[in-house]
Amino acid sequence: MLDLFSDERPWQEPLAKDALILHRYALDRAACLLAVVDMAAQTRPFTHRITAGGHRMSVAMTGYGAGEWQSASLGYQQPKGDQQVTPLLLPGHLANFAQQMAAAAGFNQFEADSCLINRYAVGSKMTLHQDKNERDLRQPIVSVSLGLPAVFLFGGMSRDDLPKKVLIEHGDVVVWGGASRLCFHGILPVKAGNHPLTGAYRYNLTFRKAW
Ligand code: MD3
Ligand code: FE
Repeated sequence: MLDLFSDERPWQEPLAKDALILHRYALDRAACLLAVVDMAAQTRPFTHRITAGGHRMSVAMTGYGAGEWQSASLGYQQPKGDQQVTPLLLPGHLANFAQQMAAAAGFNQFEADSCLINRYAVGSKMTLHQDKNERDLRQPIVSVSLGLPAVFLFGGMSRDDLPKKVLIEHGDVVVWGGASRLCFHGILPVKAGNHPLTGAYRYNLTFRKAW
């Protein structure tokens, strides 16, 4: 595909204290990361989890590592009859990649043991929430977005803080730690589109140290 922006260099954008967007930092690995998504889904098929409130999520999930954490995370439950999560270790090259991204954002020695993979179809969204199920909240989270763009909501420490809206595109990496680690965040409904690598989907990979 002819890409008129192919000479665009990756760039950094501070979002808040200890939160940074690394625009396009994962662009050169996008195809590899999408293969990694497919491999996870072969062992752990994408499922729509049920929230603590009993709602089926519009986002479908799979992932690597810490399966017990994945199924218990964020108060989600697996759909009935699908309680067991097949063991699937986070590959070392992915942990290395996450460590490089964290270091680029100023967080040294990040050792991810888990990668949650979210799949958004058109209209899928994630309402404002905090990520606080990881054991050590001093560790950052590295988030990689692929495919269709989305508007990310980045709020404060209270659900009532008016969130900032940020467009997140294919190949963008966001790193959150320190003072931003418990900020409320979410994703607005994904708009229709056709991405050359992912078609009508957006994928988000979050690398975490869950244990
Ligand atoms: C801000 N996923 O899986 S990751 C999630 O695009 C989740 O699927 C979003 O929120 C997605 O929990 C975006 C961005 C993210 C992750 C952790 C954070 C934002 C954060 C921790 C603190 C503040
Ligand atoms: Fe989250």
